[in-house]
Amino acid sequence: MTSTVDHIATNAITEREHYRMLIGGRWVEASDGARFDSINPFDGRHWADVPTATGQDVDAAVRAAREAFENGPWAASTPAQRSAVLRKLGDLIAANADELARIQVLENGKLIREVGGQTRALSGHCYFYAGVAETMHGQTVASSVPNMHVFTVREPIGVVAAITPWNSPLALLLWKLCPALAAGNTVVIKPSEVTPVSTVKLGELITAAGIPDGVVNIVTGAGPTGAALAGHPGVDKVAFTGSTAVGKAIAVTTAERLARVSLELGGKSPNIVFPDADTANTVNGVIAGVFAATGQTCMAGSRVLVHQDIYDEFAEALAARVRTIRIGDPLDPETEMGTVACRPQYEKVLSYIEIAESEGATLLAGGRKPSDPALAAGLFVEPAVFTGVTNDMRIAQEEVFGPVVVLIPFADEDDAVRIANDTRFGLAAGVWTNDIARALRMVRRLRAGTVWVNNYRKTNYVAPFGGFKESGIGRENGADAVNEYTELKTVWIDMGNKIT
Ligand code: TXE
Repeated sequence: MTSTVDHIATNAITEREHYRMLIGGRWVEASDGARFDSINPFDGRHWADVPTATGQDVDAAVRAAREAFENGPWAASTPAQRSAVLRKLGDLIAANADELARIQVLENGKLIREVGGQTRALSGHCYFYAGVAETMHGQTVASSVPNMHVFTVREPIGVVAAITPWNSPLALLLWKLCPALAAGNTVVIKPSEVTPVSTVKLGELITAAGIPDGVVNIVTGAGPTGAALAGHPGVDKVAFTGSTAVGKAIAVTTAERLARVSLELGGKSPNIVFPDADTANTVNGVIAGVFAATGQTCMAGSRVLVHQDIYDEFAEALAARVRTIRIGDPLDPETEMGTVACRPQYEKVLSYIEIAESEGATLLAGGRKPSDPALAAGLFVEPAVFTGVTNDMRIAQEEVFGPVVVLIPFADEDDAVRIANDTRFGLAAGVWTNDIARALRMVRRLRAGTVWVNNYRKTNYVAPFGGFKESGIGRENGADAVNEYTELKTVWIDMGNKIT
């Protein structure tokens, strides 16, 4: 396997590692030689660096992807061949999952016990879309036009740009890469500037899996690199996960040339607790739903709506458990919450805690920097629980993307639905109740792409995921996601052999 590392450090924590990016099957520097650092949010070390792709590099990557799409082995590949390389990629991810997980922790401070399992599961994603590659099909159309045989075929769109965030860098990339490759597209990946190394390491596995040169390219850089890629006329589709603001900017850019787009954006998801739910179970579910990944997940259940009859009791039970959450080194399997991923995000979280307090919300637990001197270098915030919140406050309407939960009381089902849907987002929702009829009524009325009943934050490659309203466009995961990477072509064949 070609290594991207110039110098493999004997101790990754003390010596800096240098990586390159992948264009047309070659590991290259930026055209102007510029680089930027990956910073470990636990200890502040600048542990690795990668190239800052210029517009020229983005252009080279798109051209390589175009060439691979139109000529070469990928253009002529059969579904069975694409399936085989996806299976091989799955095997390689399984064999290297521990290392891929460790790198993600160094980049974003997520818990190894969380990222480890998530990364091992990614091979299943590859195997699933390997199967989808061989089962895609069009339809024979029951045409009433005389003498005509009409059918549809699904064809790849062309060059796909995959622009990804830092919270689950590899999972959210594979949600795009696997269906894109299964359908026969070529891809240019732009990982987040916070987490570029894990994607570059995945690039090594992609080349080792036998995916031909130019089919998958990786350009590393920040927002301007992403903007250059999304705006490149050679890109036929942009698949994006990130902020709603950038998602809207990409929607505008791609609309100018009517390029295809799928967007997985922010959320302010309601997690609704009815009085008949088991309190201990619900407290655990609510905590896992909002504080996993230090609250940095698009689907975080960050608005907890609690029935007024149990509001005080539930708030106390939640706060009591939250105060015991063990904050620390994300590589320690005993740790229950790691750091915020990067300094700008850390500042954003702290500013929202100030905003909530200035709006009159009550901080019931956490919300401060931990006093333990051993954690002083890390971007830590104690998990925060706010009560006394109304749904019109900024802390209830805007995505914090950090360990902050607000508790809002409701009177009855109608009130819960009204508050839950009173948001510009619509990514997910949770309902906690033992009344099955109530659960089904709530499922129907909640305006969200996913609703969990008596659980929260479950995802799997078989289950479509995406948002209503400003949480996005399109769905990822599930067999149908491959259709988001295809054009539908209709074919009319005249069986009469005579033009009249
Ligand atoms: O996101 P950005 P950031 C939300 C969350 C967070 C906020 C900011 O609320 O606090 O976004 O995080 C690339 N054209 N989510 O700044 O900027 C960028 O380089 C094209 C929710 O990290 O949206 C990165 O690769 N690309 C979310 C990717 O877009 C651009 C996950 C995402 O970065 C670009 C992450 C541009 N103009 C943050 N500007 C989720 N839905 O899970 C930046 N990028």
